[in-house]
Amino acid sequence: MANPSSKHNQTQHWRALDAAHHIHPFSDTAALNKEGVRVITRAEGIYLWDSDGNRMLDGMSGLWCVQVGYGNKELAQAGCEALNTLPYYNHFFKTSNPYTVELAAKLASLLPEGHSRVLFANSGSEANDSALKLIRYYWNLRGMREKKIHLSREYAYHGVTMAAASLSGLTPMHPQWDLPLPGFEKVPGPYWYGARQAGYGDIGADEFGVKIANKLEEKILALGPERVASFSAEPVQGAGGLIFPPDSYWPAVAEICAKYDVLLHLDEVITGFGRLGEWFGAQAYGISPDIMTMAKGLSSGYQPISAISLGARMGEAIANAGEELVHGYTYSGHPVASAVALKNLEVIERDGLVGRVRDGIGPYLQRRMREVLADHPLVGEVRGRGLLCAIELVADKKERRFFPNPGDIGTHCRNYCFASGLIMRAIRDTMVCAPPLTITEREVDEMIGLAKAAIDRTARDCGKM
Ligand code: PXG
Repeated sequence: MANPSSKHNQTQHWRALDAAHHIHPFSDTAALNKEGVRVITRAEGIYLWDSDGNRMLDGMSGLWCVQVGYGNKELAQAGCEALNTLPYYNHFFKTSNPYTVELAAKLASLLPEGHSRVLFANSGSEANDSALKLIRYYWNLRGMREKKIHLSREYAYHGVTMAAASLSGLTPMHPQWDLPLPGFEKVPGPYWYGARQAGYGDIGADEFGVKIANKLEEKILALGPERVASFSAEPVQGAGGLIFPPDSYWPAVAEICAKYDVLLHLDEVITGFGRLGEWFGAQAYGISPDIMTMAKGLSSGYQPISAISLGARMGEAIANAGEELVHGYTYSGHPVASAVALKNLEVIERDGLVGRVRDGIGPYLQRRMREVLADHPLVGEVRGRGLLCAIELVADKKERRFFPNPGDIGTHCRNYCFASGLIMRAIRDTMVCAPPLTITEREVDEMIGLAKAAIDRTARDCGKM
C-alpha cells in the first residue's frame, strides 16, 4: 500500500497540473485553483474514491447518469469488444454498424408509442440542439415557415450550446454569452411548493398545475399560434430544483399543445432510463411527445452518447422528405458508445432495474426520506418519485418562506455533506439526490443518515435546532 505522504504528493501534482492547464465547467476558475480540486481516481457501486483514499457515497449518480452503478464489468467488456472490433466508423457514407442499428431498434422497443425512429448525438446539449433543428425542419417541410418560436420554462435546464442554453430557463446561464438567441420565450414551471411565496396564496396542487399550464396557453396566444413551433420541457425539472408537476399539469399542457399545433418536445435527459420507475418520464406521466431527447442514463454515463427520437408525425415527415437531411456529427452513433449503451439497456432490462425503482427501492427511498426528514425544523418539504428526491430547506416551515439569499444555506449544507463523505447537489436551498438504480436498502439508509447529519449541523448553525 502506498504511504500517505506519497499519496499526498501525487494529489498535489495533479492539483497543480489542473490549476495550470484545465478550465472547469460551471466553476470560478481562480477560486477553484486557489482551493484546489478533488481528484477522483476510482469508483465502484455507489461509491467514489479520491486520490487521498477518501471514500464518498455518490448520491447523484455522477451527474444524474450512472443508472447501473460504477464498475459494471459487462459494460466495460462491451466497450472493449467494440474498441477491438470497430473502434470507429461513421454513418455518413451509406454505412451503418451493428451496434448502432441494434441500439436504435432496442430504443424503439422501449420508447413511447410512435417513436420508432432515432438519431444519435453525443451529449444532452447536442441532442436538444438537434431537436430544435428538427422541429424547424418539420415545420418548413409542412410549409409553415412562420412557426419558429421555441417555448420552454423558467428554471429549465436543457444544456449549454447556443440553442440549448437559450432554451434553458436558469437566468444565470445567459448574460455571459448574450443569450437567449431571438425566438426563445419562457413560461413559468409548475413549482407548487413556491406558489405561496410567488403570490398564489394557499392554492391546491391540481388547481396550481392547471393555472401554470394556462400560462402556456396565454403565451401562445400572445405570440400568435402560427408563430410558435414547439414547447420543450423536462417531465420533472431536474437541475432547476427537482420540480415535480402536479397531476393536473401534463394533461393540460398536452391539450394546449394539441389545440394550437405546437410540437411537444420532452427532454428526458434526466428522467429517462428508469429514474422515475418507468423507462421514460413520458410513461410515468402519460405524455405523448412529438419528439424526445435523451442522454445520461442511455449509457449510464460510461460513454458520451445521446439520442433524439421522433414520434409518428415528425418521423414520417422527416424520413419521407425525399431530400438529404443536412445534419449529423462525426461521432453520431459511435460504435463503442453504441455498444456500451446497448449493453446498458440489456442490463437494466435483465436485472429489472426499472421495476425495482417503481416497486421496491424507489418507494423505500421515498418513505424513509419522509420518515426521517419531513418533520425536521429546517425542512419545508420532502418531494420525490422513483429515485429522484428533493429536500427543501426553508427559513419558515409553516409559512413556506425561503431564506433571503437563495443558495447560501444549501451550499452550507452541501459542504457538510461533502465533509462527511456524501455527494448531494444543492440547487439554491434544495438538497437533491438521484442515486444509481442499483442502490440497496442499506445504502439508502446510509445516504439518508449522512444527509440528516448534514442537515442537523446546518440547522444548528442557523439557530433552528
Ligand atoms: N437536458 C437536461 C434535462 C439535463 O439535465 C442536459 C440536457 C444537457 O446535457 P449535457 O450532456 O450536454 O450536459 C442536462 C444536463 C447539475 C447538472 O449540476 C445537470 C446537468 C449537467 C451538468 C450539471 O445538476 N444536466
